[in-house]
Amino acid sequence: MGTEGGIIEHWSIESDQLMNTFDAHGSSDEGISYILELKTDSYLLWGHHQRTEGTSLIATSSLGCTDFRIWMMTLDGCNLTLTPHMRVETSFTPGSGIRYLLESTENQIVAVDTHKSLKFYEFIDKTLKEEREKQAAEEELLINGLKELFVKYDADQNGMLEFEEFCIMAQDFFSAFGVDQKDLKGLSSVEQEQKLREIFNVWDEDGSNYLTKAEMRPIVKKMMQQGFKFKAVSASR
Ligand SMILES: [Ca+2]
Repeated sequence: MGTEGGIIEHWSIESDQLMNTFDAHGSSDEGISYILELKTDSYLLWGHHQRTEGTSLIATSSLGCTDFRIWMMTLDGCNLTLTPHMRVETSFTPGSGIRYLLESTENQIVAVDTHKSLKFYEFIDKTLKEEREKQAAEEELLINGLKELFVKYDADQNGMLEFEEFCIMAQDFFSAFGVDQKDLKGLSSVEQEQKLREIFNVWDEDGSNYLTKAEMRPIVKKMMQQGFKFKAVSASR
């Protein structure tokens, strides 16, 4: 394969014959600067095509163009075809060109222009990205909720909620523990404590007699599901 004036040429070494030409970067008179065979298996780059024996993705750039192109290359015996697959217009200054391309990760191509600046082009699944952002936002709320509860109820500030501390918290959040306050009304204080002890033991998974932050996580989750709003607190414990 050779390049000249933006043309990709397919030569047969055996017969020293020009088999085919592809006008890869037709608008460029600077020639092709880089040809890169992509190793990626990512569907974001392959689209609905599949990597099969004899097919590969080839990225090309030209010193005269600020875009790079991805081609589907199939080689069947001596018969090579290049089909346009994707064209990525970069934000390099018009008038510059692309000198190198690099496949940095499965979904990322780095382009280097003639002024030696780097740009990273990431192929992203938007739905997946939004899902991850949503999860990150939920995690942040959860951490804030945990902080808020520990600031408020961890009276001795040892980073764990002992049973006594838990009882005070539980009274503020009965519904999160599946307890109807009315059910407790008829009970004696000993029976009430018994009831709270039962709930506490469910969450105190290792029986340490205190709840760690990890043990409190599902409780906070439950509270959030029930609509309890936590606000960000500045304490960094
Ligand atoms: Ca404590």
